[in-house]
Amino acid sequence: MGPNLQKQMKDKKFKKVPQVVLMGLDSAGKSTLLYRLHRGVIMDTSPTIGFNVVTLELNKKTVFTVWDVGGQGSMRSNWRYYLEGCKAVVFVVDASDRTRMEEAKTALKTILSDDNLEDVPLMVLANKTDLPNSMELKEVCQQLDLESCTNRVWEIQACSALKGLGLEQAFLSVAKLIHKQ
Ligand code: G3D
Repeated sequence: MGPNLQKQMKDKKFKKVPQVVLMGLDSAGKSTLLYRLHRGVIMDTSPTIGFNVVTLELNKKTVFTVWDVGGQGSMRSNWRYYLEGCKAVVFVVDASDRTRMEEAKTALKTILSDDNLEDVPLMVLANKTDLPNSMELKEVCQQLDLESCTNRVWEIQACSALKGLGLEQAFLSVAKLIHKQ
């Protein structure tokens, strides 16, 4: 699967627009987020077993190819295959689940240590902020140890994929981060 994916990502069709990789633990809300953004509706999602790829056109100037990479443990070893040539990483975290923040931190550090991601901007999306027990951004920052991320531009934004809140704004910010870098 890895080499095929690499080949596909080098395909001219996918090279035309900046590639953004959507990552995060399983159940963080990646698929919900992507479908919500892409189609403006909530789709039934099942744990992502392979990958979803969509072209996301926010406006005439802001178009991305977004790769939604499976977040389950068995899929994580494949993450590196998606990273070559990507212009930004969007890391989705379930801000209502304190029990998995350590796991999310470790996963994020592993992703960012990949050579392909040197200098690549990072957007952290604190998802599920519609839930009453969700963490404030400050706490998410602390739990993920984002302050130690000094070698790249990064930003954190709150969103609710379920309600479609904060998503467009976040991806417009991703475009700005790419530009900044
Ligand atoms: P994944 O693609 O990261 O694995 P999914 O995650 O998009 O499949 O979402 C996992 C579960 O979280 C789904 O619920 C989905 O509806 C829910 N979810 C996603 N985003 C939000 C959000 O912003 N707020 C709330 N409250 N729930 C969200 P189920 O019940 O289908 O497992």
